Amino acid sequence: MNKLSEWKHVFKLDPQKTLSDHDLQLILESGTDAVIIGGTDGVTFENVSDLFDRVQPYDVPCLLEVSDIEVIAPEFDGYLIPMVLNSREKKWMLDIHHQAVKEYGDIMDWDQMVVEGYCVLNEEAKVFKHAECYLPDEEDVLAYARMAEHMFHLPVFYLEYSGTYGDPELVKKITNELQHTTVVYGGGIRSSDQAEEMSACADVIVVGNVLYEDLDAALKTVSAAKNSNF
Ligand code: 1GP
Repeated sequence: MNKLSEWKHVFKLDPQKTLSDHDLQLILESGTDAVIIGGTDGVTFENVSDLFDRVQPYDVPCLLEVSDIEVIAPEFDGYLIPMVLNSREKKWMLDIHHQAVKEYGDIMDWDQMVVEGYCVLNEEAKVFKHAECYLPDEEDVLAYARMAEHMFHLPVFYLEYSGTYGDPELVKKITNELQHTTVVYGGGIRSSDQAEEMSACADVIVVGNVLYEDLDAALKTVSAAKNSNF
């Protein structure tokens, strides 16, 4: 399962946050290519399943970004598995995954999994602290990107600026470098101008927080991403 390479725009829904049925309908009928359900904390089996049940009736692919092996609900269209490349601790890249495969390897559906090489670039993001990251410089990021493609053959390299708008030049440089690995950008997109700019730099953009702060602005990012000339 990797349609990600064909997508331009994805909304990320936080299961801990509230959305009315009406707002959810607008999101799911916005023309976005997919939704990801995921968050760094407060993610429970109940809130993930509840949100999935509300998304499922719509004709939009729904992926779960797995942040806790205990919170894997069935029936998603795919499962995103982050490997945090710029973590200082091996467990965020390897050990948690190893434990999960040891426990559930017999029943895992490998075709449903998309492993993401994660590179977290905002020191203020919850995930930065949670996954014990260090802040890589440009050369480091380029090296991680090359490792993701050429050493690990990962389908996705995720430039994660969650909560702040990133550096379009860096994103573009990374995307130009990678031929097979899909570059996903997420972080701080709050307007159609930003969506258009980052869509011209990355393969796929992910829009999260603004959904809960300014839904109209969030919805406008869809056409901006689709119309950008990458
Ligand atoms: C978060 O990359 C996504 O994982 C999107 O970031 O919430 O800042 O839009 P924002």
